[in-house]
Amino acid sequence: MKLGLIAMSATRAHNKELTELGFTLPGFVDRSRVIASLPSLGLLTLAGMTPNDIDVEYIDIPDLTAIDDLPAEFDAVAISSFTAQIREAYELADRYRASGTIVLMGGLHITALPGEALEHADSIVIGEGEPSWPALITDLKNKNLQRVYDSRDRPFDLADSPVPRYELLNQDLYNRLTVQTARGCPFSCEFCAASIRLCPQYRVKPVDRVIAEIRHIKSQQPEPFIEFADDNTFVNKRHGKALMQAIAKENIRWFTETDISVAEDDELLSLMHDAGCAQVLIGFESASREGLAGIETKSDWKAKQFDKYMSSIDRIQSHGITVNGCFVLGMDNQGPDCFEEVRKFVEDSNLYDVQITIMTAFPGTPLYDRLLREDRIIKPDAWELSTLFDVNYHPLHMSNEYLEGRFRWLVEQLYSEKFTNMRHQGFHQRQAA
Ligand code: B12
Repeated sequence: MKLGLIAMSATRAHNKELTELGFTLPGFVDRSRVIASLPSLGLLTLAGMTPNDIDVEYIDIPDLTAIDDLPAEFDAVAISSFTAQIREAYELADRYRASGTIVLMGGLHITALPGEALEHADSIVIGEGEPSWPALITDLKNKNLQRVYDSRDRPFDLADSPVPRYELLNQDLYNRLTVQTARGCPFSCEFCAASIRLCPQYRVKPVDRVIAEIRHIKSQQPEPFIEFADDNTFVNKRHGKALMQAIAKENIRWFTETDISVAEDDELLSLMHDAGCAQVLIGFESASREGLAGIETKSDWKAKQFDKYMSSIDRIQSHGITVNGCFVLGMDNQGPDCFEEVRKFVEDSNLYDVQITIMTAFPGTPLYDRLLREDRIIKPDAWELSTLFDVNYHPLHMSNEYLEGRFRWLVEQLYSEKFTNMRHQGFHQRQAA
């Protein structure tokens, strides 16, 4: 039996002016170029759980319009899903089904909207892939596929993680590879559309499993740069330190997403530095305290961190680890000044990199449900606009045009050559001092 694993990677944005502008700005282009070629870790992971008697091939189709003939002859294809590419994924699924190939779908978007997905797939997995994959494969072989496999009541124990089959990739196409060391996040931000939507529990992968994955990558790429595909790596500081001590022996450079609490632990920061951490991405979300109110729905945790923002950036960067600060624009507690607030915050702080996005209501999030109730979603099923750079809702304290226009202004300010160089040089000068 031949199984095709089909990812539809690459980045997406519909706002034409913003896209054109982005491609001329150094600070923006650099990061886009780096991330655009990451493969689907979800599919590579499922490949690692697929029995050897199934012939597995990994294919990335970043742009469906660019291909006429579908790749290879497969008995079945497994297609992953993010919201922004779901129309293309459904088109691909329809084309495969029309040619007699069995279509399996799973991932974040399918989990949010299983009913919609069933119109295009023979079989879907809701939630994490691993708990359902062995049964699905058995049923596929026995020609007894169920329409729906639901993993949500069976959180996957990451101690049972298979090593993702990185060897299926054409290594020339990928300048970075991903490893997941943890899944979920203890916080519950209203807009979050990441892995807590697959399974709400926060779990860490045992250190030896992570190291096995890193070593497998090293067998494919001798000096890899790894992105940890975690939502929040260092929630459990004790585990984080053990992980760092083990990674330090692997001689790799890496990047991850975490929260600001790492700044409170100098020992952890030293270990991260020694283990090859190049950058941490942290969701600051807003450059004013008022703007943060209500974002984290359990205990308003994000709002409580605001006073520590500047000192935490300095503390982390003093260990030689750069901080990429993320800000969301157009949130309900942000006024028309939020754009200038972010510009000023970035200027006043020593942030090395910055990432700005427009508030996006992904399906399956509490934010989407609330905005829909409030009749503020402009086109309720325009999933292609779920890019983090397009406006598909009515902001509370500004018009849509104002949000779009000022966002473009902020992009121009933050990613100009001058400002980007200033931030980077400032970091290197402080390191040298
Ligand atoms: C790496 C990454 C990328 C990479 C690689 C994407 C890829 N091909 O997988 C790149 C850089 C290309 C990328 C691009 C984008 N990304 Co991105 N990305 C991530 C990141 C950091 C990690 C994802 C990951 O690897 N998770 C780990 C794997 C193991 O999980 P998984 O893919 O969900 O797979 C599991 C299940 O979903 C399931 N599963 C998945 N597929 C299938 C298929 C079948 C058949 C089955 C049975 C099961 C199954 O099984 C897997 C194991 O449990 C997350 C944020 C985060 N911290 O998680 C954002 C994230 C996924 N990205 C996001 C967004 C918005 C984008 C972009 C739209 C940005 C843009 N404007 O271009 C594009 C869209 C790309 C697209 N094709 O649609 C959002 C998606 C939200 C959503 N619900 O859609 C996230 C959550 C970040 C956020 N800000 O909220 N991204």
